Amino acid sequence: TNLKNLSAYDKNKIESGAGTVHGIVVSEWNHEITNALLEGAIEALRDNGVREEDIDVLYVPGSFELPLGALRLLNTEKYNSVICLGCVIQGETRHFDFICDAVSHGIMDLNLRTNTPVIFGVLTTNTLQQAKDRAGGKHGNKGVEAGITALKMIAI
Ligand code: DLZ
Repeated sequence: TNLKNLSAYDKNKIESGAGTVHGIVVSEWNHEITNALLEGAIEALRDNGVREEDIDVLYVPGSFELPLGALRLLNTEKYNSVICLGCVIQGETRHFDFICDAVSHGIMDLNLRTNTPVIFGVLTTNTLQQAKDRAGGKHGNKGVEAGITALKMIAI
């Protein structure tokens, strides 16, 4: 993503989200970043026809809890997609690797098991600055990309 804003998209090429219902699970860890991702995801959905009342937000303590939060929403059978938003920043220990592995596998498992798009909107960065650059900074907002991915997967 070096020096590219990958969050720019051509609205004409995105299926309308009118009539679709979305759950968004948000990690409270690094909340400054995850709230910016949330704003981006909601903006992308609203921009493409999703009604405000058709978007539900569920907060979980950390990224590790995203798959269980998503499963709770999926069990209601109310949602066309569930978007998971988190931000894991590399620390001094291997904790980062365990969380990233667990959350990515957990989310993939939910996709395949529930046959519903569950979107991986989790930043996994070395520094806080890299996260800021991808949450409304020079590399765009990965929350927007997560919202667009949800609409594309629903269309598929
Ligand atoms: C414990 C922890 C640490 C050190 N770092 C992060 C992080 O950078 N991003 C994140 O989303 N969560 C972090 N957590 C919390 C874990 O995801 C989880 O909430 C706890 O290990 C409890 O299960």
